[in-house]
Amino acid sequence: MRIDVVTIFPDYLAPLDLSLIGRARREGLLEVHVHDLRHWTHDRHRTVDDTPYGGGAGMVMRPEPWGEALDEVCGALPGRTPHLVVPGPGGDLFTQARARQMATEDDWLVFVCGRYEGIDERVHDEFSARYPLSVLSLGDYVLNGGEVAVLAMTEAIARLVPGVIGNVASLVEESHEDGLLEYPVYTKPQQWRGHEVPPVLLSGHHGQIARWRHEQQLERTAARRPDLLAGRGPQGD
Ligand code: 6GU
Repeated sequence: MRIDVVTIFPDYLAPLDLSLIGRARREGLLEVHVHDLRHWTHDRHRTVDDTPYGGGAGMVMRPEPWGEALDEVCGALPGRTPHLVVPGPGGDLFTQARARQMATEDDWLVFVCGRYEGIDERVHDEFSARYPLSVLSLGDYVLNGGEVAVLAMTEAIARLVPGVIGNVASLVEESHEDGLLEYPVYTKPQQWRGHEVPPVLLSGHHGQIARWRHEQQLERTAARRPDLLAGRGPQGD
């Protein structure tokens, strides 16, 4: 998978060199290119923003640098079509299902990181007419720009790309993969500061252990995220 990120803060994306994503890049499973939007400005101050038409607080990102940047970045691989992703609090919710869909169906993502009050709407109009384009939100809170969201989305998507995670089984039992939160996990020692490991986990009864874990998943989900259980039967299935 190829990922391009256009931003005015390329340094914000430095963590993509680390850990699992960094290794996937070194192994050639993932190709990441981070671009500075100011590269496509032409004035001495490398201006990317201006005041909003109609008035109001804050600044809006000007369309011209974005137009030139996306022409060049999206045209870099003739014969291939990128999926443009604009992170923003006004987008569709980015979910595990969405991450899996993108990891499976997309082989090229171009992230468009807005700052300030947002990007001139005509940039969306222009590029959504030329490419598949999604506006995606991490949740109901406001970040200063798309960069942190790109880190989160890239990690969620890339770890689902075949080969990026060694232990495929660990992917199946995670929170959200079956619509439930994860069961609690324990390791040695068997007693710690007076806290015990639940005895069923020491019993060796795989059936009982599986049942207990499923019950824990249902209890946790009911307590923390009842919204996830809506539409399920009384047994949570
Ligand atoms: Cl994707 N971007 C910004 N700027 N704020 C957000 C967000 C994204 N998701 C939640 N808040």
